[in-house]
Amino acid sequence: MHLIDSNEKIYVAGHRGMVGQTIWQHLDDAGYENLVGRTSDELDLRDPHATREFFEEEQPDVAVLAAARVGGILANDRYPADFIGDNLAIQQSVIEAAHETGVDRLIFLGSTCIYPKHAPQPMSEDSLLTGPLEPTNQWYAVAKIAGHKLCEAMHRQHGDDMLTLMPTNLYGPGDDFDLETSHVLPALLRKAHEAKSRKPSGRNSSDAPVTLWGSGEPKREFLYVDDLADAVRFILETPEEELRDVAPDGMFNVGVGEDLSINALMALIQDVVGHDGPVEHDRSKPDGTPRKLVDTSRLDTLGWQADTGLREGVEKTYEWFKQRVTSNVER
Ligand code: GFB
Repeated sequence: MHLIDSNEKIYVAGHRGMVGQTIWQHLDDAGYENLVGRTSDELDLRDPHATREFFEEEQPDVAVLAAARVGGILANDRYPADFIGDNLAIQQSVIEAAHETGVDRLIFLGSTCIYPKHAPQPMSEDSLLTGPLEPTNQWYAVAKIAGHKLCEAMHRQHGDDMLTLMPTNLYGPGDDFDLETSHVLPALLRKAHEAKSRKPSGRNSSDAPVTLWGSGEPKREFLYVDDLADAVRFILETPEEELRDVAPDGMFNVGVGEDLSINALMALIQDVVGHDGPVEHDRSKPDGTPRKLVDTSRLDTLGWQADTGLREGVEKTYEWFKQRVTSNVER
């Protein structure tokens, strides 16, 4: 059994990314005072020797592995070698170093794209490895499956307390808004915002069009990043026996329990941004997996649920984006 106390040293790997920085802030706000992190310039987690040295020097009690190469559907498709190679290397060195230096608990973050493309919905943890993956993100998915399996194997062979959280599509302040590499939600927020500010001349004209990729028919489930950070805190504060009772493989889906089509997301974003122009489709871009709603029964049983509604989360993310755009312009 392991229950965390507020003085324990927690290493947040990837604390400069959207997920890592939100986890850091959330743990800090919850009273965890002994947090450590390294930027990628300070420590290349793909390097097993440097990673091992860092663990030996800092001796963290807990590690949260939020460092990863991530991106939207196009980035996954364009850079397959980076997505599989970097993620396998990061996971291997961090999980191995945590094992070798006796970390009490490690939380590995995966993604729900690990499940088969046509898994029954909602997708339970038991559907892992029951069918072929979605081709656009198979490289990333194979790495994340391997990361989870390494944690499971470390538990099985050595008794290590290593757990995996599989969050559905994440979004929030700090997200990547680069249209080439981002996920759909920040991309559509930015496109709607920019289309609004390019309003064609003419008194009664509507805003400039927004182009979304693919058919807009695939459905996605969106989790506000603060909710994921809270799930991480919740897991850290729950004794291992309770967790293994509901998840013998140590894996937990994290989601909100409902999804919507990309077209419906577009309509919500237009409403939040105040964009009233037409929506066009670039059908040369891929749709990806048709649907990936996750079954959250395991966390439900333990008593954790996400509490940020999609509209509220989109509004907060848009506020952050506008402030960032303004401060970039002023600089
Ligand atoms: O969020 P997204 O890039 O990734 O795309 P996935 C979700 C859906 O939104 C796809 C459509 O059907 C896209 O075609 N879409 C529409 C857009 N307009 C846009 C746009 O302007 N930008 C983007 N990016 N999409 C990723 C995986 O899958 O999800 C990763 O590739 C990871 O490995 C991540 O699992 C959570 O949901 O399809």
